[in-house]
Amino acid sequence: MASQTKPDITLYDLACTKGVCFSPVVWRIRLMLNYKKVPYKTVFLEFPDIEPELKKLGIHPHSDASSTKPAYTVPAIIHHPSSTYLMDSVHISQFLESTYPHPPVPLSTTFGDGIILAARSTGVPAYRISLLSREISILSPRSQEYFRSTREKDLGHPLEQLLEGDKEEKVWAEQQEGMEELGRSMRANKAKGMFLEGKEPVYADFWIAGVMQCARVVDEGVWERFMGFEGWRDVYEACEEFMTKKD
Ligand SMILES: N[C@@H](CCC(=O)N[C@@H](CS)C(=O)NCC(=O)O)C(=O)O
Repeated sequence: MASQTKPDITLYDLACTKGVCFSPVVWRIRLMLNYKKVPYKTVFLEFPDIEPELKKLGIHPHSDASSTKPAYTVPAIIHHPSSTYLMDSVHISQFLESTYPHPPVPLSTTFGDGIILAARSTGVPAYRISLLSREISILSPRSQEYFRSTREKDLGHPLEQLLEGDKEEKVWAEQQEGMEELGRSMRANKAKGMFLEGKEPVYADFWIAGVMQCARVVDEGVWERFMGFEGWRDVYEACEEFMTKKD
């Protein structure tokens, strides 16, 4: 009988009806695992099951949980060889980098951190408008109910209002110039390679690619908007080979 390699890691991910990873935050971690070729298996959790399942593992809640910030989130991991249980992409990325240093994924670089910061104000606002109300269509009925009630409480209005009238076109038009400029700045090291810092990826590449991959799974049209910008497209294409394991 062929011997089976036991995965080092169990990755807790967010379930959707497409059976693949779509959370941009989980994608950052998945990209690290795929890039570093760490053997892992995925457990997909429905939104309402995240808290009870992670609690059962003995994971501590986020210390900054509030009425709008969930106490338990994915990604979470179990690292079986060391019996380590972790939640939060920041802690998980640090753990992965120290446990699997080769190939390295620099978690913080001046340039990469600047790109993430800029993307939070240019790109992410349009992304939220386009995706928040569409995400519900790839959730199971139970998760839909959870998602609608938590997100609408947060927004203060029905999800559908996000896309009313010309709101979506307007936000994309407002972001157009900034997206182009940010995209161009992502290519500062293009003489050295396709990634932000050139030849090898840094965490910020996975951050950008994760955001775009989420758009691709939720709504290809939104992903195509991103792909229309130089820089965003290059980073995505450079990371694509590390996105083949999606579940
Ligand atoms: N700070 C967390 C945020 C992760 C996060 O927001 N995850 C979402 C899925 S994309 C989640 O699990 N939400 C649970 C909920 O809304 O109850 C991290 O970086 O890992």
